[in-house]
Amino acid sequence: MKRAAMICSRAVLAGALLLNACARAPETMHDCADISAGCRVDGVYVSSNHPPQILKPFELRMEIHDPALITADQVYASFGMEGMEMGLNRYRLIKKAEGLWVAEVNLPACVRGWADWTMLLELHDGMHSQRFMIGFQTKG
Ligand SMILES: [Cu+2]
Repeated sequence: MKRAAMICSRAVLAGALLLNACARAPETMHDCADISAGCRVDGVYVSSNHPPQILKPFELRMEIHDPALITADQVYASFGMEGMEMGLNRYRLIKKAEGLWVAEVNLPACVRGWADWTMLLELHDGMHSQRFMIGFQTKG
């Protein structure tokens, strides 16, 4: 995480175009077939306490497995859909233990009845941040 930030600051010096590329580096989409069973995404492990359904709160858990990420001091999860504006759904996760962050999430109904969600997970550590994009589905 820190090394990536250093590369970014060098890119900032190299020019505004690179700065833009650096700030908006696209995240790889990681598909999570069953988030209630848990999914490992790079250095973190995400799970829900039951299969997510719209309008039914579930607990989102994130465990940090990568020691380089353990110093995260703020964690957020945002939920949306590809190609559809779903409103702002950004949750701040609460640190429950070293490397364990949770939030209670309540997803809104989708006007088209779609079930494919994207979760953007952001780990912040001072000036550095790491983002993960995770695809999952709601049931029912
Ligand atoms: Cu939708």
